Amino acid sequence: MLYVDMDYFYAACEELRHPELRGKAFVVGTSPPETKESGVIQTCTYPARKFGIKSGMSTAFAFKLKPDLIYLQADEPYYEGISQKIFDILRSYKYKMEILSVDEAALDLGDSEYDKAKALGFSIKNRIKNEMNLDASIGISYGKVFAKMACDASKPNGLLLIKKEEILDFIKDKPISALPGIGRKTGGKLKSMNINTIGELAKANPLKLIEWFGSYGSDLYQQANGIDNSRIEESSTILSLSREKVIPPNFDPDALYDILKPLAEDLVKDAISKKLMFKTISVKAVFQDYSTSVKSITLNNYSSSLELVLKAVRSIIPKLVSETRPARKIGVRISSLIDVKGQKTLF
Ligand code: TTP
Ligand code: CA
Repeated sequence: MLYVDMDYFYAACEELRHPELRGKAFVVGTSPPETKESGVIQTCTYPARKFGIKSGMSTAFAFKLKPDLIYLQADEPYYEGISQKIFDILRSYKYKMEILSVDEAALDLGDSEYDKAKALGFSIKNRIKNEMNLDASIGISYGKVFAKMACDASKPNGLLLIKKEEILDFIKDKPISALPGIGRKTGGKLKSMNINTIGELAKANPLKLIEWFGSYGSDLYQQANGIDNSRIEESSTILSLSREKVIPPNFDPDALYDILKPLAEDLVKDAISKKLMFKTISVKAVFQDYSTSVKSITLNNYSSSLELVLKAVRSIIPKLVSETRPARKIGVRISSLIDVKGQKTLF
């Protein structure tokens, strides 16, 4: 498996159209410059990371760490255009491919020899550099999880191949947070049981892990023991589908569901007609100061169910908007899409 993850992606895209920023410490955040301190950092360049700045940090705090920080507001449609061009390059290699985020994808190399896989990795890196002037990091290993971990360890602008027989050594002393998908909740629970490293997780009682985390607990136990059963789920060429609507002034926030429901119905109809299934459902709100907020729910399996979209929308709305923070626009989006052409049922 070969895993590609672009370096400091949104900020790297900004360097393309603002060459004067290249190599500088700058950030990309959610809010317009006038109200930037109310938002959060979406990403920052590696020079900015030297000051302790990170994705997800409040912009106000980032400015405490570096008062003369350069700030840009995110322009997602521009980044998505660049992302499509990168995926076109990856697709041209004709391997089975899964798109995992705006700047990440995995290619299934089958049983390629290590030397061939490495040469392919360098070829991909060079093409992305020559054609897009962007740095990609590449990890090659057995399974998506270990390829992603190799990629993370190679950053920035790296390429790392971990052979099957090297995996256990490679992972054993890493913190559990190095396993993709371990968030604050799972990580916190494991830490409370004194499981801090992947090596410690490998020795935990698998039945306990299953009791705490269900089938995810079993996946974690296997991964910690060097087993990765993840398969490539071939991605659609379409990254996401969305619908949005302007909210009338003084609209009752309790009635936002009534705006989103017909949008969701239209969206799911569109997905079914395009023979697409989705895994991620997001609701986006644009506030009066034009700052935006997006909250998502990722399902365990691909789906085309309107019911699940509406359930996700219902649970996200209260987290996103409140009476004190009225939204001017609201939208719903489905992403992590796969083509189901050739499949008989959509379930
Ligand atoms: P990442 O791949 O997590 O980060 P990155 O590409 O900026 O940096 P690197 O991979 O070199 O560590 O995310 C890809 C893009 O997604 C990122 O450029 C901005 C966006 N993003 C957010 O909007 N919010 C977030 O909390 C994160 C983590 C990323
Ligand atoms: Ca990235």
